[in-house]
Amino acid sequence: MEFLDMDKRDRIAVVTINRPKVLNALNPGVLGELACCFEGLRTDEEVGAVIVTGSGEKAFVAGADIKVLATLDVHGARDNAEKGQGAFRTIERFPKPVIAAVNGFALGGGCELALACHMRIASTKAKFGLPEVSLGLIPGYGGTQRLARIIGKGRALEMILSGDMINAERAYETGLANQVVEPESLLDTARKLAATILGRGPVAVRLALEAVTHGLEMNQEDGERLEAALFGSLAATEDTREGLAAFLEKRAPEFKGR
Ligand code: CO8
Repeated sequence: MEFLDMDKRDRIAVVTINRPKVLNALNPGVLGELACCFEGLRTDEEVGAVIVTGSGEKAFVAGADIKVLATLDVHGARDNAEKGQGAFRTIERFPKPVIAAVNGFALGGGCELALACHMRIASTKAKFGLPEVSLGLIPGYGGTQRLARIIGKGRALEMILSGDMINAERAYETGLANQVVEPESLLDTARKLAATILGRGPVAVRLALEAVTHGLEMNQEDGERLEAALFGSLAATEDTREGLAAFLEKRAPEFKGR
């Protein structure tokens, strides 16, 4: 891969977007590699969780590559938006937890990438924003849809229509960031969260992720129907029997992932 670095350890893959000279801006190559990389990680049995971050001191991802955007005509712009949306949908629907470790600017497409991840840990240096309107654009990689679902319509519209950035503390207050930590402990904090999740029942984690992610795309009644179906299917798993037996026998469970 030309634009991404990957480090796999302790069942956690850390995917780093690596174009620091342009603050990790997303060109079509990065988007293609992200989609490819997540397709590979989906079936990688050695990986149970993914962390996405940006290289360098300054940025997570400062947006779509503005040099590329400046060359696009109507069809090109639409294709580019669909390509980014497709890559980010792959991340949102990924069957293993994906945590964004936001180490700096998460702007435009970079903020949209963080929104597509399941959880966001921000460093105190992080800045989030959807500045597209100041470029005469609108968010095009899912931001108009995901931000309101995560922080509510009024707050989302304030960010999208003003184009203003918010700092990490404000991101935490709005629910955009799950936690805010010092820059030096960002990756460790994301790893710890991933490790906690990896210690839980693997099938239960996968189905809980599916219930929340797919449930949000449905009305509540259909979402509850999905929840009941997934809950029911767990009753047939060894892990559920083991988890319940371990509690009753006052011992730690030994999950097998089946
Ligand atoms: N694209 C391309 N290059 C970028 C980008 C970007 N998004 N962001 C920064 N760079 C480059 C700069 O041009 C600069 O390059 P050079 O050294 O060659 O001049 C280098 O990165 C370093 O940046 P700065 O010197 O500007 O660093 P500062 O610390 O002064 O400022 C900022 C940092 C505030 C982050 C500033 O770089 C900035 O405002 N960047 C642009 C942020 C932005 O507007 N992002 C949104 C882009 S639009 C978008 O993401 C739309 C997504 C949906 C697309 C849908 C498809 C059509």
